[in-house]
Order: sequence, then C-alpha cells, then structure tokens
Amino acid sequence: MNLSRCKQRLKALLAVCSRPGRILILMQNNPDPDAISSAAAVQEIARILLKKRAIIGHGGIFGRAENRAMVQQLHIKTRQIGHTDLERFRIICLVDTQPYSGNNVLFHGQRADIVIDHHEKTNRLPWNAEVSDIRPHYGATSTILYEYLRAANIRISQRLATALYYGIQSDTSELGRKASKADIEAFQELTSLADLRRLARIRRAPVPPAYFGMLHEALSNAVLAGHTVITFLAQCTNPDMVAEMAEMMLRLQGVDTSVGYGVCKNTLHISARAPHERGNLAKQMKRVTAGIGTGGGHRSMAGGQVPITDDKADLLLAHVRERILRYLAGNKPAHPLLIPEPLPEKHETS
Ligand SMILES: [Mn+2]
Repeated sequence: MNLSRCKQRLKALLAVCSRPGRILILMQNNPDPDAISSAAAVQEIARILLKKRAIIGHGGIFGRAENRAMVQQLHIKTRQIGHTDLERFRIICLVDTQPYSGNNVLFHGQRADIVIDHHEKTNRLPWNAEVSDIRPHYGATSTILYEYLRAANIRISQRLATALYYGIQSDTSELGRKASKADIEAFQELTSLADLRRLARIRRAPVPPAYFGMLHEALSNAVLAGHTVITFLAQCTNPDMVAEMAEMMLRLQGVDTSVGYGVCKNTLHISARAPHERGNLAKQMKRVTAGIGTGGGHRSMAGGQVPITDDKADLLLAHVRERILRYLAGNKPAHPLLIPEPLPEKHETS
C-alpha cells in the first residue's frame, strides 16, 4: 500500500486508540507468530505515539513450543482472557482475526473498534468496526503492521523486527505461499533488522515427548484420497498440532491439498493447506463447517472449528470426515498412506 494511504489508516487507528480508556489487542484463541507479532506492533505504536500501554490478549493457549519460545525470547507480554473480560476495555483492536470468526473470544454482538487482518472477510455474521483494514491479498498481517510502523516513522527494534520477520516467514511458508510484493519487501527490509540467531533458537524450541506421540498418531492415521492427504488426531492436547500436521504433509509428492483434523477438548479443529492459490480452501472450509461450526481463511490456507459434545462426538466426527472427503478431496476413495510393514523374521546370527 502506498505511504500516503497507509498514513491515513494509521491516523484513523490513532484517533480511536487515543480516546480515554484501556486498549485490548485481541488475537486468535491460539495465536500464531503472525498474530503475536502484529499485536506487538500495535502495542509499540500505542506506546510510542500515544504513550499508552495496551494489553495483548488471547482466549486459548500457546500450543506450539515455538510460539511459547517466541513470546519468552522476544519479551512479548500476553494475557489469557475470557469474553467477560472484554468489558474492562474501552478500545478493542483485533489483529489477524475478525469478529465472530469463531477463533477468538469476541461473542456475537460484542463490538470491535479496530480490525486489522489479512483473511477473507467473514460474512457469516455481519460486523462493523470503526477502523477496518482487511487485506486478503497480503500473506501476513505482520506485513500490514510493518507498513503502519513505516508510516509512523517508528524505529523498529530488533525484537519487534524479529517477531515481524517470523510472522511473515511462518504465514507465507518462507515466502513460498501467498507472498505478495508487499510481503517480500517487508521481509527483505526486516532481514537486516531481525536477530536471526535468536529466531533460529525459537524455531528449534524443545518439544515434549507428547509431540512425537501426536506426530506418530497423525502419520499412522494418514490417508491419501486422490491428490489430498488427510491426517487425523483422535486426541490432541494442542490445537496447533492439527495445523502443523497439515503444513508438514503438504510436502508429500503429488499432493495438492493437505488436511488435518483433530479433537482437542470439546472442539474439533480442521486445517487445510495448498501449495498454490488455484483453488479456494476458505470456501471449501466454509462448506465443511456449514451449520455445525465456523470456518474460513485464505485460498491456500484455511481453518475451521466444530464444537462437539461427548454424546454426539462419533456422529459429528463421521460427518466431518465425510464432508472433508467430499469438499476437499473430490470424493476420491481414501487409502492409508503408510501400510505398516510386517516385522522382518529373526535370523540366527552365526
Ligand atoms: Mn496471519
């Protein structure tokens, strides 16, 4: 976006944030690096230009070890909040998510003042915000915020640069997916500002044994249906794992869609990934979750959530599985990806 338009947007953002009252920067329930860095950037803008301390909040947990390492290493303070806590804030700013999209704590009817996001606009439940900056053609919300920081003439600290760099890197799959010219420009500029050594440590954050257990389960359950690979986690302790599996399996040769789904507590999480923008995963995800949950995203990256109750879990799971096959795998027959090989017979060694 050109500088003068971006300056106008920044002005609108500052006009709302400068009103009296506390500011909440709200991310998705289970924030990813793009959301975390975008929130940190808004916080920095409010701190430097308005001398206000904004709180960064999210409804769920930091599932991935990398994300926990990110907030620790880059000193980004966040707070877990519920939808009743929202009343304590006068100004609510959503980043990397939209009102009523199903992945944040804003309940239907609760108002957001500012929304900055790069997902396709959700129309399931209509919403309005005083400032709404939605750029679906951008690969990362971090890129939008990078442009705000530039328009504000703020010197980007090494920590914030590292966060933004990581946000763009992870949402665009190292610029390999859905990276616009703006993303590439921001990424290049941030390369010289970021602490790449620290980032390498964040990305290699230690994981617990359960991580490998989930990996094992997802791989054992993986099926191939046409050009779609589908992984399933019956019990996952971490909703981000579903997305991670979908991301990882996209590397399988011959595959043009990768889907992961899994049950975490009382929610079925679904993630879909494609290596290109030719299809429209957001649209298909809306079909998969229509009437039973929420779903959306981008053409090459989408997610959905379906609330489940114990008594209907099996029924719903079967229903979702059938819809995934129909809408994301063209109803092609599914075959196990890995067939366990029989153990070799023991030979006497001489
Ligand atoms: Mn994002």
